Amino acid sequence: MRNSPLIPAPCGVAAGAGEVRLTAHSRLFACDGTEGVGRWLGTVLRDATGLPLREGRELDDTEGDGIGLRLDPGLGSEEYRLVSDPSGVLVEGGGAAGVFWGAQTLRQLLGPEAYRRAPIHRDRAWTVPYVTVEDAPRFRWRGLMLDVARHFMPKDGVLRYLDLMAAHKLNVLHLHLTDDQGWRVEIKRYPRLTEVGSWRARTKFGHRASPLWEEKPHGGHYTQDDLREIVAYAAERHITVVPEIDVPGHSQAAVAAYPELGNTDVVDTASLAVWDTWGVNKNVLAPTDHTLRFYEGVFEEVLELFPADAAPFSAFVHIGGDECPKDQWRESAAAQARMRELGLADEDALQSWFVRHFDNWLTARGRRLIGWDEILEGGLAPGAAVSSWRGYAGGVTAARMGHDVVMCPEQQVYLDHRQDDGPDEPVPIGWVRTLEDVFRFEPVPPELTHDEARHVLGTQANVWTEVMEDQARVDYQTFPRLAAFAEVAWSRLPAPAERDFGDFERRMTVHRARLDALGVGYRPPSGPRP
Ligand code: TNX
Repeated sequence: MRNSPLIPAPCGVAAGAGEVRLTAHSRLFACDGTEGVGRWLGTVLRDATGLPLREGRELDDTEGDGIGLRLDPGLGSEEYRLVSDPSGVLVEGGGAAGVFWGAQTLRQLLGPEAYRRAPIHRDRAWTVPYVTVEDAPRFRWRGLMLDVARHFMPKDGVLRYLDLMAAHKLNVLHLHLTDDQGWRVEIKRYPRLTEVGSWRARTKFGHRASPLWEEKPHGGHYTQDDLREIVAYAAERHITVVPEIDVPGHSQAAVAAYPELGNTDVVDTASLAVWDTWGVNKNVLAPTDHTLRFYEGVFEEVLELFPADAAPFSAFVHIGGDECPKDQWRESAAAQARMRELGLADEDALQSWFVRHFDNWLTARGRRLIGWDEILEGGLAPGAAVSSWRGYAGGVTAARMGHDVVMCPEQQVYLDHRQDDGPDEPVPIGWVRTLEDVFRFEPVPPELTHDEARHVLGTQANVWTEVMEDQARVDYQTFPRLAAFAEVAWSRLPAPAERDFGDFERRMTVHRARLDALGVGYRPPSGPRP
């Protein structure tokens, strides 16, 4: 165990004396309901070890050197028990998800080399120490948001991220698919969204300390087949992909593709291009019936790509709703006339009208709306959930109103913020959020009562990519802090001040070796990579 400390820390570990040794004769047997986990585990372990790990025919086929997977209806769906003893390794879970998280623990117990894609030493012994691990997650929603709009991440990068999430027992990938700077999802009935909206002529690449700071075109999008593949790949890993289509702000790429979506009486939308700088943009959607029908068409295709039954949180569709400047609505005679027609008192009510429209529309189709905490500003429909990003306040208000909440306060878990204040740190934005800061993040604020806190579905780390032009940059910002975040989301940690960061750091030295084996370009403790 000393050589394979677990991250995130499990609820209970009892170590024994001895070890199970995997050999060329070892078999892997997956009982009914765990076949998918068996296929996944067999593939990664065969790749890493070079052992054949033939499929067993029954559970006790393992003869003390094998691996068994089995459901135990007495456990919660994500709960698992892993026992390594003289009869072999047995991983049991309440559902296939629990078995899958247990299989992740098994991989950690085998050592960092178990994360490699190919074996390095012919004669390496593969052992699992005798141990009993009993474990279950603290939160149901353990999320990561990836902004693929500011900088596009090609499909293979997203699949790789899903594997990295699974290795950390995270289970929701929130994909920020649209923004002012790019539209990333193919919508068949509106081809210009990607033909025009997925490319911008210029973009700032590189970072302050780099000589690569330059301007070049940037773009890309996922085809519908790409997204189906991403959703299926995630589901095999017990991860839900929640798509975000941001309305009514953060929409310049859509307006550039279809100018009539914009406020045409106050801005020359015909000459608008996909935005090529960062910040909050005033080119928001016009409050017309045409806009509503257009986006209903978008959401119809999105619902097909992200079916409600793919994974546990698949009913959710994120509609953004953040940072919508009201300037154009104030200036536009058409928008003002629309507000009078709808009997809306002010522009905040108009924003809320957009949100409520899509809330009703999604609810009528058996889906649930989730949006950034600005959606609270004009009143919220009953089933809606909130991503609390401007601190805890939005989440607290929402929970008190009986809405479900995902806590992702920017002060704590925005991984675009730098990890150190050294002059060479690549990202010149945000506050300093060290590994220890993230480790001491507490998703449930003390002001919530026990009953209110039940509305906290969980927590999410957000990776905004304005200044992350490629996978290496995203890796650097995400890791190792995602490991600390995973511990916050999964483990039952004491209050922030009482958490043992020294212990976490010691476990991190081994975890970094796992990340090395996975080829993750994390920020080294000594500072930025050259
Ligand atoms: C705020 S969080 C935003 C993003 C930016 C981010 C940068 C949120 C809903 N909006 O558009 O990328 O800050 O940290």
